[in-house]
Amino acid sequence: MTDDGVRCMLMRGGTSKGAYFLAGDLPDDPAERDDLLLRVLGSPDPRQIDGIGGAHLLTSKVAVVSASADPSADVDYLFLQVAVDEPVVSGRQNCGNLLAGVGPFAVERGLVEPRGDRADVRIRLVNTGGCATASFPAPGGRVDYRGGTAISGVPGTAAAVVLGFEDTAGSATGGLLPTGRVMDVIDGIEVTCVDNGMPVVVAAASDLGVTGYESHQELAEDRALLDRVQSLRLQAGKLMGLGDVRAEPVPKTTLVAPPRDGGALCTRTFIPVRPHAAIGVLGAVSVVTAALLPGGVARRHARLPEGSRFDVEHPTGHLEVEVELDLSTDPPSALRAASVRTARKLFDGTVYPRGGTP
Ligand code: NQM
Repeated sequence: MTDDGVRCMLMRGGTSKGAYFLAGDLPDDPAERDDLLLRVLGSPDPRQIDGIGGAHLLTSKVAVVSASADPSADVDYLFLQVAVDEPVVSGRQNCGNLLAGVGPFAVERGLVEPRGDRADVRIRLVNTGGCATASFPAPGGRVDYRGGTAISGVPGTAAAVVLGFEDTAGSATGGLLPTGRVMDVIDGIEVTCVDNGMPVVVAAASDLGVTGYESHQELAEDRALLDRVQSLRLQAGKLMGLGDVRAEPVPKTTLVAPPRDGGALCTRTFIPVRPHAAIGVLGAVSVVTAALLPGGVARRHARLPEGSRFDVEHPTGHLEVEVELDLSTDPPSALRAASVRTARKLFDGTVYPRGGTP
């Protein structure tokens, strides 16, 4: 940190965008750090006009990265969700999209030196425990962001960042089935509360009076639906052991419907009540997990493929994830998960927080 600015890299990670910092460039004290991040992003303000946030939860994100003391990891990654119109910074969840930029950022900052033409970076997920591995091209030790991989929600193509996950079960709640049941009834609606990397309340779209094929903009205009989603997640938060989640970004809610574009399941996700234009990575892993559980709500609506690759339909395309569970244990256990994302360095420099310069 300089007198009036902070070293920062802005990156797109998957379908999100955020500010990436070395932990050593931020204050150690979490309250001071969060205050600084609010001023960097420009919150609270619905337009984040006086900061570098993009006025949306998916573009108001922060990754804090440092060398890991854990011998099984190269770097530690702390994800922070900076609220847009409230002065709130939350570390209650992971972000699998921003994660796609963490490996490249670690190489850019010299925390990891790739050997050969690819980098394989082992990343400890500080928010929730668990580990991820990111594999991407780095010929001659330099990250190459160019490539032929397209992901729904991002124009053009870029280099694939292959993400593998371990120990994702119970990320924020301590259990794959945080309520201890595969099915709960809230407000008369059957839900499956699941946490395989992201706590999610899964319900059938038809049970909430929608088809599940509406656009995210249409859903955003349905005030009555958003109120019902909020009511579901507030009660589910308590059942899942998360307490009062009114000001928290988790649990998310996903409404499911039968696939209609060749996928395994059609989804409409709320983060936490605003409709997502797509679906988060670990959100998708958790929803697929729900769909694999016999007796769960999502299972009835899914067309499950052979094998472990699942194509999740969402409002703007598809997200493919790999999920493996062991259904022979009680409760079922998560074996592994994976996804392919892309990432890009947008700028690298010094950011000047509001109120930080004369
Ligand atoms: O679930 C949105 C996103 C996310 C999180 C959210 C994510 C994940 O689309 O792993 O990536 O659920 O708030 O970036």
